[in-house]
Amino acid sequence: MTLSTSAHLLAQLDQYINGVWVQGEGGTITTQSASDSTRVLASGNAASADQIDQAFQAAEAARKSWAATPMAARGAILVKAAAYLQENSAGFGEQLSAEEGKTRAEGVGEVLRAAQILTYYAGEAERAAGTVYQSPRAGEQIMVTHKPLGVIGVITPFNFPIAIPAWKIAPALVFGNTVVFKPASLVPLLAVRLVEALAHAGLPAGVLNLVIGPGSLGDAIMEHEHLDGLSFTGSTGVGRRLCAAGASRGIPVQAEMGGKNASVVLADADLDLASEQVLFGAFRSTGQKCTATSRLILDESIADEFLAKLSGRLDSWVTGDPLDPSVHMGPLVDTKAAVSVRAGVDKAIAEGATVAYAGKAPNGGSFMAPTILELPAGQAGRANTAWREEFFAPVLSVVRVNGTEEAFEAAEDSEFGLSMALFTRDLSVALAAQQTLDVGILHVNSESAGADPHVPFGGAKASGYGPKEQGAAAREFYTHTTTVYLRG
Ligand code: UN1
Repeated sequence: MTLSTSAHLLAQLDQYINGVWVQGEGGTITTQSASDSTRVLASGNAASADQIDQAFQAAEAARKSWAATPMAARGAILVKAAAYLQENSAGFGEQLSAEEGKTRAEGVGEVLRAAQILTYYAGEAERAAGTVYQSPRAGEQIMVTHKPLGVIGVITPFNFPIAIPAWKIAPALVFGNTVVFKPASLVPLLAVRLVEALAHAGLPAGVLNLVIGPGSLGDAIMEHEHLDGLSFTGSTGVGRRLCAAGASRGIPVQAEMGGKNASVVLADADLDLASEQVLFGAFRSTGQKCTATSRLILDESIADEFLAKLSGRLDSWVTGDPLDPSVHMGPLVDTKAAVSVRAGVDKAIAEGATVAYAGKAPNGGSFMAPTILELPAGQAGRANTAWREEFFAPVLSVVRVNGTEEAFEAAEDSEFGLSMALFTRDLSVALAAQQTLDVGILHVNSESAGADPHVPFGGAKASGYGPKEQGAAAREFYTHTTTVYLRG
């Protein structure tokens, strides 16, 4: 695998504390190519406990002056950082692709998406900053105003190494908070790039601090006395533990967690459109999105025709080197992930699943072919591992149902409730889904994945906890309100 000359790789992984890049004082850390674990992309040392403390001290010291900086000036820094990411999107996108495994186009797209998110939040300076209410008393108005929370901890997953950090850090900063940021240890390269972009744009020392290292750093962040709020995306287990820790300290925690998202294709659906969108939802980014489609609910009357169309599309879907422009799907993030998913698929088959489609992929390592499993109808299928557990992989589990009611009932049969895609031409069915189904995001006639920066993002049930992310919802999380009874 070769990187174009535009991809100037980092050799050294450093920490960014109080406006300075410093070597970590903890154990050795490395980051490898997703396709080839013997290919080290960068190495360095993890942040030590002492460095976590230094990061918090810096964030605490910078808090007041950053909060006092006009929002327009804070936003201007985000705009400059966005321009830096845009200028470097080709090289940074390739690094992302090499490290995480999504295709080059997806990697470049994600860097541009991060730039778009920064630009969106820069615009907060021009949006409403609070609300004014009528008072029941003469000569009085009631204002609800927003103030920064303080020092925010940001803990992010491997699968969107720059977009998810951007959609937490940009609102945290623009609303006047300072940040201690810990990216997933598997994919630190683009976290470094995002911090580099913001530092290059003139962010004052201490406002954003980067600490790289193992998951245990997350606990050190959660326990730090200067932490005023935490935004986390990752597994439900870790998320719930952090939420409990936050509750016991009385600080807000926002947790975006797992998904087991259904696509429902009803008898009246446009099957060409639905099969294209299910293909994208299930297999883009190697299925490594919390919004990916992993359950497929098909009306029996169209099931065979739909599966034939989807399989036909998959026949020309190429899995391989993510930097090769002819490839549609790269590897999983590492070999460990692939071993665990293969074990999950074997378990599902032992429990009664049959393989409805097995694609091609390079042998072994972190590569995994697109796979469709068909589960037995009724409760037996719904008890299957492939129905219940989040694989985070290009594995789609199908059940057949009769009619809308059964389809909705199957869709609801999950502990998760992040996203769902519904394919129908019947608007009344779409409205019924919106009114009855317990999901945070509902797509009608489009794939289950995707998130625009100006609208709320987050899930129900085991998928989310705390205020939603993005759009106006972000302000609710990154600020606290003061209600002012104002009499002249
Ligand atoms: C998307 O669907 O484009 O971890 C974004 C995740 C989600 C983000 C999904 N928090 O996959």
